Amino acid sequence: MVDYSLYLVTGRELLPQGKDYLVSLEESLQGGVTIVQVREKHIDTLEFLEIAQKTKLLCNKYNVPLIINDRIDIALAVQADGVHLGQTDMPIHIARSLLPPGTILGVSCNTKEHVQKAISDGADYVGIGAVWGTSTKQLTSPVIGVRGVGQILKTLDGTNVKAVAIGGIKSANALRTLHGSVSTTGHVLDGIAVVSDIVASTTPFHAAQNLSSILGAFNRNITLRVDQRYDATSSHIIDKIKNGVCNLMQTIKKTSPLIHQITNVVVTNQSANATLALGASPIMATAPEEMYDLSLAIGALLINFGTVKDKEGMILAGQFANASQKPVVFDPVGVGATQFRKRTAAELLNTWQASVIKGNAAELGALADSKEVQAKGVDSVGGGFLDPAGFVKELAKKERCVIVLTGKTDWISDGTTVVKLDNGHEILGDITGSGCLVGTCVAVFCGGAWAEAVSHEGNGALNQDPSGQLVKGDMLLGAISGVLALTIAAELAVERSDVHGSGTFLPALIDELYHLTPQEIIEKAKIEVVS
Ligand code: 3NM
Ligand code: MG
Repeated sequence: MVDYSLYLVTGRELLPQGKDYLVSLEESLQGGVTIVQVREKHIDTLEFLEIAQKTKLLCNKYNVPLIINDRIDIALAVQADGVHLGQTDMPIHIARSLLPPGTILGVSCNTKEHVQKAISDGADYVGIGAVWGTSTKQLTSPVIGVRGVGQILKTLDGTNVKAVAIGGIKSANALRTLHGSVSTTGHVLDGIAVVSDIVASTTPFHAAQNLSSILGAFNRNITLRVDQRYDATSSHIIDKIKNGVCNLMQTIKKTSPLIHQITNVVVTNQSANATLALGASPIMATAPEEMYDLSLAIGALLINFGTVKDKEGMILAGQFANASQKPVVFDPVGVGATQFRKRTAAELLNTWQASVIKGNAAELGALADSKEVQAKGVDSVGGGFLDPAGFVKELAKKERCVIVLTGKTDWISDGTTVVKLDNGHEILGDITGSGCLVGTCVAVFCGGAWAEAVSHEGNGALNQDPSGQLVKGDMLLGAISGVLALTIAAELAVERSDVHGSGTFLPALIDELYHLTPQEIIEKAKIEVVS
């Protein structure tokens, strides 16, 4: 069995000044590289041969397979374990006939068709790229993105062909690469292939070790779930959820987590006030320059692109939030309305890992490329989905996060459990930004869930142990709580004698969020665990 997990591709031209090729290689092997490809594009055969021979000796020492890029003669000469071929190199079946039985053969693939061909030609593995932008190699086709890699991986279902992603992978995006590169069928990568993050490092040992620990922490088996707390068959499941919501309410009041919201101009003020009403602290910052500092201070990040501006800030904020394991709540407002929004949503989701994605039927339908529900403006038309429970569950698996589908009934899933919530009031549809308020409330409660998780870890644990999880805290509970808080507050607000219409409803809604008690949640919540 070949271990493709940390696949080093050499690149001598990227070595830091004064760093010897073999010294760097040995350090990276000690750091956890599991397979090495010698890639040389511009040298004479004799020099290539010498490098390959020396590399082979080191690989043998660490019991790591050696792959040669392109050159079958060199591979034969040094008795390499395999050969890696590009789309314009020797065809696989011919290479196979020239090489000893059992030689590993890999192919660079950029499309589904490439992968199909690699399978039928008998490749052992494919290198799919470029997943991110890279300056190590002149790319001849567009960057694929993690979601694109995920789609391509589906082609490998039912085969024994392994897959690594390549192109711009580094420790800052490795976890997102692994989590994001997943097909709807749950096919994940077998490894990541890296040049510059290791080779250009002055400490390749640490670079490889970092990547190796991220790989070790990657949970191949879907979503952010860690336990079976929400087992639908458990008799006390609803009580458990209600208790969880109440605890989160108290944690928020006690710790007042900072909720960073990059949101649209229509709702900024009311979202900030709703945040305060629940006992958290809002900050509505948008400048890219402050995103790193904020990521250290916040309990959660909300990204709402109702008026798509500040894209650069959205990208950086999400990346930094991922790096510090803070919840990222994404509200892709009106994503189906324009191609620009669709492209922007794809770009954002290619760059960071959302913890929760919240949208109405039109928005989530557009994100999922569903034909069932179409968008008109920012509101959905034509009702919802025939099978909303199945829809949210599948999308949660695909995006590897919690999905909140809002509507008359709200559906929430983490890819395993589906929860149905039936609170709310139709008057919410008569004020602007009620959906955005749901996003804000979800972010507040996810911030509470983060604070709760961290308080259980003790001081400093967060910094010492990057466990590799993309977020700390129970995001399913955070999402459920946020929806319940807003929809129950809405029910309480309309009952008030001083509410006469949508104008008086909005301040009453903020009041009810402000006064909301755990008791009211327990009495009013209409929760059903569907699966
Ligand atoms: N092949 P780095 S991208 C060798 O897309 C190679 O097939 C690619 O280098 C492909 O890790 C690439 O420094 C370079 O970005 C990857
Ligand atoms: Mg080649």
